[in-house]
Amino acid sequence: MADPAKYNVIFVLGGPGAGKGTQCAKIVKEFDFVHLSAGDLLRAERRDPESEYGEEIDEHIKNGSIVPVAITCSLLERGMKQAKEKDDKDYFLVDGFPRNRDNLDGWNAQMSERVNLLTVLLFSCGEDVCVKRCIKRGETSGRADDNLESLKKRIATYNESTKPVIEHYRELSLVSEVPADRSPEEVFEDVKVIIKKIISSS
Ligand code: UP5
Ligand code: MG
Repeated sequence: MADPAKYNVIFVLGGPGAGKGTQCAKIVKEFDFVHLSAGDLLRAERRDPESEYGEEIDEHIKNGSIVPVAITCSLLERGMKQAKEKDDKDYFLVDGFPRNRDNLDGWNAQMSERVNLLTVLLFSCGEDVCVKRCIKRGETSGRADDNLESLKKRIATYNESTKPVIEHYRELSLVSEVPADRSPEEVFEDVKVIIKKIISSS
């Protein structure tokens, strides 16, 4: 049985443009999960003129490098706390986090006792497909990192820093991998099976 005092979390990982956000939106429509995209929270924080972290976040996003965990973790924790207090939500999709060892260690230190990690949902997708999707989105997204130069850095960071985090969770048998270079609907068919299984055993 799920511990009612804990946040139930699915980490959602995969390369830039693998479809993390797209699939999270579909999950939220069909299941009682709250979607917290670390990237979206950081972009919102960067836009906040009151934030002391705006410039630091901006630099990291353009360079495809990773924001220090204390910043990201506090935004995620705030999001979970608000959803729990306001709407009594217990199930969270934490999208695009943890991305490196620093993220993993910081999260474990700050959150692990209050979190029940259900699985790491991994969207695997070829680099060429990922790049094409992000470049196409860049025509309209206004995202500072949807350009070829930033994308090369984002992919290098994913390969060097995020893949070891995925391997860590694989060793713990916590990874649910879904091939993501198919249509969003086909990908979601597999996602549904995984989420249903997780909910029924949590
Ligand atoms: N699309 C999606 N699925 C498709 C499919 N199956 N077929 C065809 N097209 C598909 O999708 C990307 C695009 O592809 C969209 O146009 C979509 O319609 C289409 P999306 O669902 O947005 O993919 P996603 O995996 O979410 O891609 P995103 O670009 O958001 O991934 P990133 O991991 O690169 O970006 P994120 O926002 O998570 O992070 C950005 C930056 O923030 C990082 O580089 C880093 O600098 C910083 N960051 C941190 O420092 N710490 C964190 O914890 C998180 C972020
Ligand atoms: Mg995203």
